[in-house]
Amino acid sequence: MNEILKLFNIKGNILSCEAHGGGYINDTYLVTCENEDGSHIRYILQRINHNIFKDPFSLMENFAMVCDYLKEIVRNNGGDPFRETLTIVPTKDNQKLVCVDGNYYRMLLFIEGTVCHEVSQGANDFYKCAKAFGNFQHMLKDFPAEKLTETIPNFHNTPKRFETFLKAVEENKSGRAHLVQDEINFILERKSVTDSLIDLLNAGEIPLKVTHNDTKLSNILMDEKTDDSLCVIDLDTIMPGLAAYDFGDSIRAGACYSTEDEKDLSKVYVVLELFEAYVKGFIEGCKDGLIKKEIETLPLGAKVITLEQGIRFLSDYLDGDLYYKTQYADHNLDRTRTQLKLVADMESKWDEMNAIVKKYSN
Ligand code: GN1
Ligand code: MG
Repeated sequence: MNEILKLFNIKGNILSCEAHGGGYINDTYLVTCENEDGSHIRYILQRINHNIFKDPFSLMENFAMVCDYLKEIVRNNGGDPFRETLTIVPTKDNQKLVCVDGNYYRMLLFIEGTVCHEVSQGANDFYKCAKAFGNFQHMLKDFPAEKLTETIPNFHNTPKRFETFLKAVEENKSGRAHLVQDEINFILERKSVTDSLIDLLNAGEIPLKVTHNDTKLSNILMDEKTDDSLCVIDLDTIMPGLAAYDFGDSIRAGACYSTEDEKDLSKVYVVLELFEAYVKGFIEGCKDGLIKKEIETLPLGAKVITLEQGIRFLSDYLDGDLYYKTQYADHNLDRTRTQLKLVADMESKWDEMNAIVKKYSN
């Protein structure tokens, strides 16, 4: 690993390089270096999963453009661009990534004094995350979307995800389809849900925006001292998308007190207090940037993206765990079940969820 690290323009002597974080796709390492005066400086090294991100160079172009754009806004607002946005550490020959033995690596500055959470820490904390993700969308409102490469085409194209799922069921590469008939049927019964948001987009009722597309709780760094949301991370899937996607993905991941792979499904349900906190924070963070119809469709965003995530986990389970990193044989199945449980719970709380959104829609 040291050979790779040395290709980057990092300061000091390398002390350690350890696995870091809980991402399912890329490999992430925390690198600690020591300066001559004994002080430490830390970096994040990531191996980009090029089976999934097929064009790492375009991905890094997107990444750099968005970082530069955000830095300018943060600077103009009197903030600290090196704490409130990510910073790419270039290679010694000034590239944004290196390719070694067919693998692609990038380096980022580690932002000191921050923490991130896998599971919700309560309504106030979740409200702060919502404001940060809403504000993130607001900051990118005039970003020239046409300059962005779609790093994963059809990423939140839920009808396409549904088609891929049907194919996975039919091919049954893992031979496990007979074990998950209930889950398969649950999804098949909800085909119309998978079409709902795209239909509204195609009808011109909701606009396409530049969105983050992976707005889970753990993709926000919080200030260790104040617990305020500081920096939105994981910029790999910034692409044109819907406000409802970003809203929905956060609800899926954070409007509950359970992990994504909780086995005890009685612990997996939507906490309306958390949902409300997020609705309030997200709408405030977007600063009048959402039209009435977008706000109205926020609960739908939650349901569609949660169902989509269940579809994606189950498709991967049927394929034999090729996409997501897994720690044990049924990991993707446990993940599927939490998502489908959340969808069912949203259905039973549908009127309440819509009433909450209505309360904040003026
Ligand atoms: C993946 O790698 P990570 O943890 O940032 C996935 C997201 C899913 C998420 C589920 C490129 O994100 O779409 O929502 O897992 N990213 C990709 O936790 O597929
Ligand atoms: Mg991600």
